[in-house]
Amino acid sequence: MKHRKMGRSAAGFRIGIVVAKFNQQVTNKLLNACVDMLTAHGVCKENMNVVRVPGAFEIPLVARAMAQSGRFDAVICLGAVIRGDTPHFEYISAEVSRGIGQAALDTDVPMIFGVLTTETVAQAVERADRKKFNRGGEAAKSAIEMVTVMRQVNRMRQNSDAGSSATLRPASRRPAN
Ligand code: INI
Repeated sequence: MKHRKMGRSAAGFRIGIVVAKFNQQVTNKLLNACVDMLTAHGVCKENMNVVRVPGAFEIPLVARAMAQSGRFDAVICLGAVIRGDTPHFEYISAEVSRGIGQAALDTDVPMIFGVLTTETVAQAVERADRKKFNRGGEAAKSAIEMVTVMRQVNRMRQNSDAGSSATLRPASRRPAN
């Protein structure tokens, strides 16, 4: 794949990637597009850590553990849950989306939902096609955006903490009324 120049906006970002092996003809394509997009934005290979899990159901636990390690600015979750004929679909897709969202709230580390949920294999293959709208590449862009957003929000948080402690002077130093 040829890279268009996208600058180095994400240089130094540390990104964890959890990818399901189930439906790996699809998830490998999501992963490749994701890694390419991160690279195009300046994330170096040493700052990307890929962990493979059996299926989408296992993603949230590992994503949360990676976030808790303190070693990642964001964790990207990649998988493909395909309805086919199985009622499994409902349970797995509901659980993986709930679990990933919960992991973000538990850890304050952005989690990116790059899990395809489709009716058919053909739909999943199409959404993992690099020449079209590839959800792996989109997940990478969302991760970069969320790292930037969370850095801004954390700075705002620190500034407001500093501001409130400045106004809380000890009673002895408060001007007399
Ligand atoms: N896992 C997937 O990632 N995608 C699927 O479509 C899927 N289906 O259809 O069953 C699937 N099942 C495996 C599941 O994620 C767990 O790995 C398994 O149940 C073991 O806990």
